[in-house]
Order: sequence, then structure tokens, then C-alpha cells
Amino acid sequence: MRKPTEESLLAAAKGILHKNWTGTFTKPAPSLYPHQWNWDAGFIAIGYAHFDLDKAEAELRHLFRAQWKNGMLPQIVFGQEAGARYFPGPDFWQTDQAAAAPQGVVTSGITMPPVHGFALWRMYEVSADPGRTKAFLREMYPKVLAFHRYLYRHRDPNDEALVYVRHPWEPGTDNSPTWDRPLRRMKVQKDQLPAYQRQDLQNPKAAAHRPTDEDYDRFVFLVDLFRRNRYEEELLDELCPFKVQDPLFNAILAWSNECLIHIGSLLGENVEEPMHWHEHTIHSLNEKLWNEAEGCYDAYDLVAGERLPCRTNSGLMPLIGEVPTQEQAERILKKLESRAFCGQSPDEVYWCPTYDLRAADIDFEKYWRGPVWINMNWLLYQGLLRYDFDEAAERLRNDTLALLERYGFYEYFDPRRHSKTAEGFGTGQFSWSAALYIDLLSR
Ligand code: 9WN
Repeated sequence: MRKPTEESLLAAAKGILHKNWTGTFTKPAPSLYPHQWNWDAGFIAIGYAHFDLDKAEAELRHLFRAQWKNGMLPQIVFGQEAGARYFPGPDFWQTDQAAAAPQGVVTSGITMPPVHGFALWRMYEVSADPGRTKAFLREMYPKVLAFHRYLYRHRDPNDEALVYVRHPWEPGTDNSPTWDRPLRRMKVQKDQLPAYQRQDLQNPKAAAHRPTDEDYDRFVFLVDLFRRNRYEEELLDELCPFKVQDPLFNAILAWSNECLIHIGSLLGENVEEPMHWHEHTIHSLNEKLWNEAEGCYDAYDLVAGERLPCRTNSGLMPLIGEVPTQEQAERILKKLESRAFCGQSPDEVYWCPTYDLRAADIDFEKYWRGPVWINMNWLLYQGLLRYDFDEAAERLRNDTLALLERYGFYEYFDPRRHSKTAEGFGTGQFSWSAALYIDLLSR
């Protein structure tokens, strides 16, 4: 039985998705993010699958219609909304220069985490009409395979089955402290940067928490490098000064590989290819990124050839793909239950802060540098369930629902439970917060 507050929040969550629906896709939020974003679309489709299969399918169809000829699935698919303001827009990306760009649709020129395999499988699990959803899986399966193929072909130069991100927008955790070191290493001369104007500072509730101008200079520097090289994969691989193997991105890949195996098997396909990826990615995550002293996974900087100690909750995420052994998973649980993510007392914070609470530069309000994000909680929850860490999973679910009940469907949240100034931050009416609430409530 749902509580009355849950019933009304459920209605509000559906209302947000309805409001952000443009007729062809769902915006992440009413004005800050006026186009379609890649991993948002996956989370949003999971929410819709509970009550509107038409929209769940339309969401992913719209995204995959923008897939590049080389399989790359873009971070942003630009919509046509009048007055939509976002930087960088199509004029800045200039992806029409790219031989691999699709016709008739305008996109950015980088990618995002491959959530679509598990999003499709979750859609199938909750679908009220499995026959219909199976037909949809048949339509999407080759497209998702093509995307994974792109990642293994173009983002894994050492054949490790660990793929790299080439821009902090690719892992989705744009402002994570894990990127500080590789970003600072990049020499960017302001007078050689193209002129640009940020649009993300106009939202008063988000402005103070967004990445700094120095970070944006680096974000822009990278995009400029990509467009000057017409998005040619070999050139970008050679020239890009930011190439990081992220445990979150690779954990998502591992889980989606596994779901591709489920989907392919359901459809009677030969699943050797995803099986091969699956095995190798899991092996390499453990061989290369596991940090035995810390009990979590690190990132790896391919340009500097060094490990990037990961103090964010991305380092716990390989749980989702059942990457760690039982013993490693128990170390991860211990980490989650330690001061790193709990603070001094068990009820000090809502789980799960994105950054180690003991870090000198933790910031409870800044974008990806401390606040709780609902998609990260949703992922971690799946991971805990996989290892039967039921108590921790239940706490994480309760904390997530409590945050949404207390503050509404914001983009991210101050984790401090007893702070009088704590709030929900970023944009309100955030689609994936609403969509994943719907999914979490159904458990
Ligand atoms: C850049 C849309 C996206 C999310 C990302 C989140 C934020 C964009 C931005 O918004 O990133 O992609 O302008 O900061 O960090 O995870 O997909 O919701």
C-alpha cells in the first residue's frame, strides 16, 4: 500500500514528465536543458515504461535516430524549441563537418554512458505488454550493439576492454573532482580559445553551483579540438589531451553488456559478441581499476599513464554489473557504510553523497562535488540488491524517496539531513528524478 504522500508525488512525477515532453522527446528540465540528453533518455524511458509505453519507446527511438554512422550515440540531440538556449549549441559543435554524423538531425559530437542496454531490459521487466516490448527490443538490439561496438572499436586503444571518455561531459558526472587533475594538466590559452558565452548561469538556483569558468574554458577547448578535426576518430584518439577510463562509465557498459546478452538470448540471437565484451570488461575493471587498499575502483588517466584515485561514489558503481567478487563487494559495502559516505553518525547524511565526506574540498551544494544525484542512487541501489545487501539497499531507497518527498524533484540535493540550509539544487522539475522515483516506488 502506498502512502498518500507517495500517491501525490507519483502523480507529480508523471506530471513533470508530461510537462517536459516536447511531442517527440522529453527534456531533462523545462529550461536549463532544452534538448534531448543521451543518458537522461535512458532513465526517462524506464520511468515511462511503468505507465506509458508509447512515450518510453518514442524517447529511445528519438535518441537512436540520431546515432552516428560509426555507431556513436551522441550526448545531445538538439530539439527545435523556440527560444531554447543552451551552450554549446549546434553552431558551436558544427557536427555537419563530420563524415559520420547522421543526416537530418543535429547533435553534439561526443557521447555518454551506455545505459540503453539495461534501460531496455528494465522496460521489458516492468512492461504491461511484454509481447509489444519484445518487438521493441528487436528493433533496438542492433542499434545498441552498434553503439557498444563503436565504444570498443574507438575508445579502447590498448584492447583492454576498458573504454575511455574524452570530455568530462561524456561520463555525465561533468564536474566530478576526479577530472580535476587531468583537466588542470591541459594547457589552455585563453586568447586561443574561440569566443563563447555560457548560458547555464542564467538559472539563479543553479548558477553558483555550476562548473567554474576555468573548467568551461577546458570544456570548450576540447570541443574546439574535436570540431577542428572534423570528429575523425583516429585524429581525436591521437590528439585528445583528456582520455580517462572511468569506473562508472565502464560499470554501466558491463551491466548493459549483460543485458544485451539477456535481450539477444530472448530474441534467439547469437550473443557471442556481447559475451566476449562482458567477460573482458569485467576482468579488466578488476585487474586495472580495483584499488585493494581503498576497497573501491579508481579511474585511469591514459594520457598521463596514471591512476586517478576515485573518491566519488563512481568508484562503488561496478556493483551494478556484478563486477566485484563477493569479497570485493563486501569491501565496497564497508566503504559505503564508513565515514567516507556516512559522516560521523549513522543519520548525518542522506545516502549517497557523490564525494567522500572527509575530502577537504567537499562541497554540499556544488554540482557533482558532494550532493546526492537520484540516478546515482538508483544505480547504486541496483548494485546493492545484486549482492543481497538488502539492508543497505533499503536504506538507500528510503533516503532517496525521503529526499524527493522533502524537497521535490530537483536535480541534486544537499546530503546533510539536519542542516537548516539544506535544499534541492539545480533545476526543479528534473525529468530523471521524476522517472526514477516512479521506478523506485514500484519496487
Ligand atoms: C552537460 C542533462 C545533463 C546530464 C548531466 C549533467 C548535466 C550538462 C550540463 O545535465 O550536464 O551534458 O550542461 O552541465 O551533469 O549528467 O545528463 O540533464
